[in-house]
Amino acid sequence: MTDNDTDHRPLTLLGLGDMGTALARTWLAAGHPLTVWNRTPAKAGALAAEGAAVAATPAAAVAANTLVVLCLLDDTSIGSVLEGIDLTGKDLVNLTTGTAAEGRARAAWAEERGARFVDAGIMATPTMIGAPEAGGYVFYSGSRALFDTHRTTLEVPADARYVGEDPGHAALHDVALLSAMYGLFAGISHAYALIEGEDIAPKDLAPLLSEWLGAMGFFVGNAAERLTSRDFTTGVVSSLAMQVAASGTLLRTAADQGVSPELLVPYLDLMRERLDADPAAHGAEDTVGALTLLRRRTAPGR
Ligand code: FVH
Repeated sequence: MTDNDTDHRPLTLLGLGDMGTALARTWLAAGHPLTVWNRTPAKAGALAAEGAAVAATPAAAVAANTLVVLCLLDDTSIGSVLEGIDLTGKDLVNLTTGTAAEGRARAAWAEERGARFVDAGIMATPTMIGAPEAGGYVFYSGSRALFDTHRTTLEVPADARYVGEDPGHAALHDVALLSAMYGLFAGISHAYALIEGEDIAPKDLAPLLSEWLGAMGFFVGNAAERLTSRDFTTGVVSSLAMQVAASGTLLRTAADQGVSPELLVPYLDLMRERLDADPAAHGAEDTVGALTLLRRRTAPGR
């Protein structure tokens, strides 16, 4: 088996946590010769029995193959694991979750050492790896040449979505989606808190919540269109003025139910701030205009 056998390209994987182990199993099952290394060697035992070659050191693991996949805890662990190792001619694929800034810095770091680099953001849990029906996938960005060379191998654990040459963009896509997810979780948590202690079973609210959130999914595309056109008023059906007025009901209900409004308040405050800045100009907008206030609130470099 050689690097030119694109169906079964050999590769190295550094990091055998829950995710690394799941990834390793898919490559082994697909017939890829796999060299693994993990800080705690015991975690490699089961994979050795399944056919993986276990390297004694990260340097030996890196030396074994051109394609080197990293699945460690964070960017700091990458720095400590690869410190002092010759990376000349290597193709590094970083599946470790990090920020866009870390992805860009790590790409520059790798290039200085003679390696090609692609950063990634895994949109899947370990149980979704090697299970295409689960819908997981991985964002990749950075060296297009590296990605094209290894695409077949990278698609073994999960679908691969390349999002551009900027090595920070995979992480940015990952974090954007995760951030939206937590906003959704916050709203759902608040909704369940409101009915706690009432004669409304969570299991009865659940389908109603799902249905409502599905219907409100239009906001994703609506926001994208308005942020592109900067037109926040044409075709508005629920004005900002109306929504700010109605938000008092949400806050009073939370108080009546003895529920902290802490998960709700930030977005309501943003809407109110947009309205108060110029009620005549912004009252007829929908809530997308409030998003324009967010960027200036972020401290430089955060
Ligand atoms: N698990 C998940 O659901 C998510 C799904 C989305 C992507 N994340 C990210 O994937 C990276 C790895 O996650 P993981 O689930 O494998 O994480 P752990 O099971 O905690 O394993 C961590 C591995 O990193 C090794 N490690 C940690 N610190 C160091 C270090 N200083 N030097 C060398 N290795 C280090 C650790 O080794 P050990 O503890 O077994 O010795 C594990 O191999 C991660 O970025 C997630 O955010 C997962």
